[in-house]
Amino acid sequence: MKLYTVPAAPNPTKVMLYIAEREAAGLDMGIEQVRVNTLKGEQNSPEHLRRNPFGALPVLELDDGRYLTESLSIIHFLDETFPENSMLGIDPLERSFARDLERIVELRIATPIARYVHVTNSPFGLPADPKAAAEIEASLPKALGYIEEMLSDGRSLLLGERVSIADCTLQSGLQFARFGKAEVIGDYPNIQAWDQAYRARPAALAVLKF
Ligand SMILES: N[C@@H](CCC(=O)N[C@@H](CS)C(=O)NCC(=O)O)C(=O)O
Repeated sequence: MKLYTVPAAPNPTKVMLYIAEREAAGLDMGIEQVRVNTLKGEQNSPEHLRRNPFGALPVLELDDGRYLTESLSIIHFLDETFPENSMLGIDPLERSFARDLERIVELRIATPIARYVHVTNSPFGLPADPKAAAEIEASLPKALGYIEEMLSDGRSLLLGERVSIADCTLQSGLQFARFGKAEVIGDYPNIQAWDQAYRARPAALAVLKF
């Protein structure tokens, strides 16, 4: 299999962290990672559009030549293909809570952060949008406060002591904030502590660039 990806971008990073966490736990999924340079616009090249007509990353090329084009579908596919020590968990409740928190983090934190960076300091040179930035600044505290409270019981990772896809997604969003010089967790000491601890993990050290 091949993962078409790019460093620092949130959705590709989410999948790269998932793969690196599974590798750090001893699993070799046999995935070759191929970089597509989004700063050069390679995601819109005819070659990449044949993989994903929406011109986005990540893309997983399966051994039969087909492509998966959504980060979460890629993670679910890999987790189901390699179920031993599954990161999602073994029973339906565990798996559902992992998915639930991942969606909260993605939809209420990581995606808004990505949008925030693009309207304040876009790596693609998109125009600034102060109104959109202000709306995101107003909406983020509710979700960050929820995570801050969740971490107040001293747990080391979002769902306890075992790494989950929610950790991968939150870190991919926070890395993009650092890349875009957006300060988002300054008022949240528990998230800051989680951030420091997560970034010291072997998987994070192998994947994160910022
Ligand atoms: N829902 C998709 C979103 C993919 C996506 O938006 N990827 C971004 C990087 S985080 C991208 O490729 N952007 C390049 C572009 O839109 O031109 C997923 O989760 O995989």
